[in-house]
Amino acid sequence: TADLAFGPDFRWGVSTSAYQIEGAVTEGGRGLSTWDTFCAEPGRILNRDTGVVACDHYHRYAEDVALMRDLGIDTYRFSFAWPRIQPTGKGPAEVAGLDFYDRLIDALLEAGIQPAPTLYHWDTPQPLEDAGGWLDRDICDRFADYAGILAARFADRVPMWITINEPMVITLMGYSLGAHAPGKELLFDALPVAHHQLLAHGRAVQALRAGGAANIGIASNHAPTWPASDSVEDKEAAQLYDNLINWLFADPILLGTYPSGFDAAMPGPVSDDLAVISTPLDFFGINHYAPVSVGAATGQADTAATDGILLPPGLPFEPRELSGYPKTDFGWPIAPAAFGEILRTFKDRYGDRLPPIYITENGCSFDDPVDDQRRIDYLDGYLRALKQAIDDGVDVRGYFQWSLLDNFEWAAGYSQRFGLVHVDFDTQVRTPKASYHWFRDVIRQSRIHQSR
Ligand code: GCO
Repeated sequence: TADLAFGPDFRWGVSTSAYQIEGAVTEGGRGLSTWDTFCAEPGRILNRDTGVVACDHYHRYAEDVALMRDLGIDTYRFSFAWPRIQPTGKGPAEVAGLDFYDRLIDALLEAGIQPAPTLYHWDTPQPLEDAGGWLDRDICDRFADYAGILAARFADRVPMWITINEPMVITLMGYSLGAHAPGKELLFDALPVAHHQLLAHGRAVQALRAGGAANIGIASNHAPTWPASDSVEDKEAAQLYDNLINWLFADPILLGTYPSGFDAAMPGPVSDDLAVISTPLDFFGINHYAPVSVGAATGQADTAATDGILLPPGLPFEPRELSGYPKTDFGWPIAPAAFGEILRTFKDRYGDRLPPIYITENGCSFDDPVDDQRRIDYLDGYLRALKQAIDDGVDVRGYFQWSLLDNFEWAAGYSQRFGLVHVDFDTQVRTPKASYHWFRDVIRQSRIHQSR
């Protein structure tokens, strides 16, 4: 692993999110979130799994921090549950909610680990959803208030902040296709959801700074979109899809513009909003898992390419199976070269406008209880691709692996295991996998050896 040396200043971490690990959904004054509601609806989640208990991290955080300390990471990316902080999504903070994150943050600092919280990882307070959720512009004010509460309480101890996790996935999976909470199937009418999240992001950056917080970014997921063939139809379909999943979210933040044609679909005073959306960031967080192959619609989309989601008819594009690549147990293609490609694309597309990058998520689902050589192979390939991109001049400052623990994988419930640490969901026993020990060695070696 010595050739995976990234230098002494490179940051190493793991990522998690509140609903996926915390459990304790009725404790500490927590309000209902859209994910509580969604999980309670029959047919939404595989095996009717829910996050009611998850990894019970709310009670076991000290044990989990000890696992992180032994792993040797310097940064932990987690998320605040908005309904723990503001049970109805507005008004004064719930003291017990703030206290929980106080305990977590203090435990991390004591273990020498820098907390890097995300303000929002999909668990919208249900009353806000009932009032329109991300379709309603009012949520931007609510989110700015929430950011102000967090800054006031934690800016003294939190050295890195992330506003929103994967606004693309909320838009697409939550409001366009309905595979995630809140389960709406609005297709292209979901575009205002993208705009309101982007605006809420910009407002939150400003509110955090006003409250004394510094080092602020977003965690946005990005994947190269590869045309299914060289035909004009497939290339056009892929380009539209690429705009929708990548540049619709990154361009407004980094350039202050939407890809051409999208302004008209957005609500509000769009150009004023873009000025807020493009508030300069201290870093840009990229979540990356796999490339996507897209062609023109044929009515025969491969559901393996869409995590089992049946796309409605009438869309102008269609994800296709990417043949010729090994797959994770989730069916996602393993293609480290695509990781380097998306990073170089960011550098080329944004040039001087691009702040330093952090990899805020990368990882894989393999159901190998402890001897998970396949995860080691995946991470080894992706870290080599990352190293190459850095050597090619992309300014990447850290890598946060998804995830510390096997956890609640949204619509797939507990069927997909992304952890470096195995969790027995009957007993809550945690067992570090081979990849945990391997990752620990990578981190150690990386700090000792100078990067080229
Ligand atoms: C996402 C989320 C994570 C997922 C992970 C694996 O990227 O969808 O940020 O919550 O669990 O990506 O799918």
